[in-house]
Amino acid sequence: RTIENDLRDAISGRQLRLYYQPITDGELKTILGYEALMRWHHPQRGIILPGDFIPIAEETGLIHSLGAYALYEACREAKSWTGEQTVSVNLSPIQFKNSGLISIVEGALQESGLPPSRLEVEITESVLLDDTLGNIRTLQSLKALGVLIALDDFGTGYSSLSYLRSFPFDKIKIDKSFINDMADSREALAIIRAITGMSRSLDIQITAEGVESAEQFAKLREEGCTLFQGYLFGRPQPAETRLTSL
Ligand code: G
Ligand code: G
Ligand code: MN
Ligand code: NA
Repeated sequence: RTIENDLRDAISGRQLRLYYQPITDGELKTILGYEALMRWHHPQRGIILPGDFIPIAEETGLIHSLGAYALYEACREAKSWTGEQTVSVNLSPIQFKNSGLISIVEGALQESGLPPSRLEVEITESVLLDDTLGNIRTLQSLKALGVLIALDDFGTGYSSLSYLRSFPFDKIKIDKSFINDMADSREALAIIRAITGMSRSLDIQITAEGVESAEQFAKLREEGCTLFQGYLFGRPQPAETRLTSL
């Protein structure tokens, strides 16, 4: 058996589960939302992380059904939460470029009854490199539905701060590598400063990802990050056992 065949079965056999990692504000008052992170509960191999199956899903085209599943499932689960938290779903560049994306997002919202303002999609800057007009249309269609849009892993691609002027992002997520390096690397800190400086004039929220220590948290608040995610606050967990208060 190949892992591709196993993945086909996983989708139909409900072996794919979403884990939820909390996102909080700088005052640690509330959990504002969760990022949905997929895990594969493989019957023989145990839990497989997305880095080991998303690339295969992308190569084989299975990403379309896997991605639709993530959107429907995240909306369905978030609708059952008592709070007003948002749920953030990662979109593969292949999904983002697919002409069916908007109707899938619409379908997930309709079937779940989740208010569009509680769904956020995360895209990486790599999707913005080509086909600029098409990308703007897709982003505008998502905006028109009322969902939030986050630019994920910011700083790792061919980023240019100029993207931020031409696309309607609600949030930028600073890649965790910068948070990790910030204490020892002037360059990492300089990039964090450039991003937060820019965001102040553009009214975009900045999420710091991969926050693991109280020192990092304090420094990132000082630098103007407004949202925080990382093991310091909570790890990705199944919906039933996710962190619900701080
Ligand atoms: O927890 P972590 O190992 O979950 O996630 C690794 C990477 O896999 C992240 O970059 C994340 O964007 C990606 N990922 C996690 N869940 C999904 C998903 O449902 N769809 C897509 N396309 N990517 C995901
Ligand atoms: O989509 P994205 O690449 O942003 O996914 C976030 C990734 O970061 C996931 O793999 C998630 O499990 C991981 N992650 C979340 N918080 C932390 C953290 O505090 N430290 C580290 N090393 N990884 C984290
Ligand atoms: Mn993400
Ligand atoms: Na990220």
